[in-house]
Amino acid sequence: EHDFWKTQPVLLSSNSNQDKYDRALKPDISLEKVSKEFIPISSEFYWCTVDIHKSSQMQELYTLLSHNYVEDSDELFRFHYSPEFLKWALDPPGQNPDWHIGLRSTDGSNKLMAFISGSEIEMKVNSVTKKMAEINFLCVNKNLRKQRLAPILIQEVTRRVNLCNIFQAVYTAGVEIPTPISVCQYYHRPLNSKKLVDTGFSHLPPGVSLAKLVMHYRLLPESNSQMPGLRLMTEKDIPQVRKILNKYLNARTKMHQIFKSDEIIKHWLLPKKDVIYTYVVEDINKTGKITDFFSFYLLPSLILKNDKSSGLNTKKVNPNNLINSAYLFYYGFNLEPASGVEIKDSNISYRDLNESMIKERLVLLMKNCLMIAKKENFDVFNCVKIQDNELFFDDLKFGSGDGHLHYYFYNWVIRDLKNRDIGLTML
Ligand code: MYA
Ligand code: JJ1
Repeated sequence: EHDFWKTQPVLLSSNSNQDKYDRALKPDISLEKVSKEFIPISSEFYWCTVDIHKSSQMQELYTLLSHNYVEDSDELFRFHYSPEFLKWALDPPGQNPDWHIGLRSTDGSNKLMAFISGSEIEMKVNSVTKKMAEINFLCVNKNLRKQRLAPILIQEVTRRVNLCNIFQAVYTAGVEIPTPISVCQYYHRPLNSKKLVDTGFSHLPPGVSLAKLVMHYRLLPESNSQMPGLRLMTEKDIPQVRKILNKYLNARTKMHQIFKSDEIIKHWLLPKKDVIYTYVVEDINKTGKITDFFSFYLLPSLILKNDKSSGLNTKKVNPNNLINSAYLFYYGFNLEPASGVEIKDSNISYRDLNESMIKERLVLLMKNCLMIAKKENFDVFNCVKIQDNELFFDDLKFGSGDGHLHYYFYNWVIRDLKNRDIGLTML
């Protein structure tokens, strides 16, 4: 059992009571002691660095992931990251290009067979601030599964991260391995019920007609809940959005990224067509003052089984073969304007605010978010049960999905976190 993970600095079970938390399991290693050689690999493969700035190599990564990345438990859908999305996800400011790691075939084709990536992230976890690596996009070609390639990729990324004097990592997965700090359920809000039912993404409840279901989920844009001053985020909003986001995450969660610079906020939140959508609410009485923002990203899923499609076998991806899913990214708000009460102390903590005020504001904000996603032609709006998200699920007709997202640290022990204490969203 867990022949690989039992050799790694992670707890092997969640009931392994520790006498000390918020600490490393294994001490840092001095640079001289970190191996300068690639992790040994079978002669069928060789290590490479994938240059995501070369469109041919980006195309290879896109192809590997489109055919082999994460699927749901019934193998009906597969995540379909676009090259533009991958460029965004894999190239934040300061990105180390050596952390885009591939395995290629030595059979003469040089085909990209596996991948793993890391990027640096400044994390705050239970009042400790730490530089970590954020690990994502681990993928092995379907024909090479169960050959213990994943542990080799993980060890190689660990080595390259250690070379940069970093000894902790954060990652998420759909599967359970040793040992999650939190397990969070996915939630879904249908926007295009017909397509979701046609493709098996959702089901007609017994005795409910499609017409009835469409009615149930309709979102009337002319309803009186539209927030005045809602608009796309622009460059000049960056400093205010950064302040709102850092304050919100720090007050309401126990593990989150610290957005250190305006440059980082610009990268992660400034709108990019078909990748990241960020909206702000500008106070109509005070020009330029931002009170709220929300963001979501486009991550389509390829429909693998459908009479009307044949998945990727048609060589070209037909947009009809995709579910256009919006995934909630970051949001935040100041409560003063919505509550209608003057709050004199600008240092007021969100913890001091009445939970029902937060819920009221968040339901309104997310309702506007859903209306925009609908207008932008998304089929479904997804998120996981983290942060304050559960506060809007019932009012806005989100339902639980069959997937779970497990959160992990490498070489960092903490007490388990409640879902609402998680403040990190990975792509
Ligand atoms: S999560 C997304 C992962 N990708 C997919 O799910 C895509 C589809 N699946 C595949 O491509 C393959 O099935 C993968 C496994 C590549 C996942 N995270 O090679 P194997 C363990 C960690 O024979 P395969 C993401 O990207 C498994 O328990 N470990 O298996 C975050 C077993 O170990 P043990 C995993 O199926 C990734 C061993 O691998 C995962 O052919 C974070 C079997 O290896 C998983 N998702 O390939 C990585 N799945 O025997 C960790 C299986 O012990 C980063 N396994 O149970 C750690 C921090 C590193 C940096 C540290 C810096 C300081
Ligand atoms: O998308 C997911 N599930 C869908 C489709 C299920 C298809 C059959 N298995 C789902 N649909 C129900 C929607 C319904 C709408 C009306 C209200 C009630 C709900 O449940 C799931 C998430 O739920 N997705 C996955 O399983 C994909 C993998 C998730 C793990 C991803 C890990 C990536 C980590 C990389 O960092």
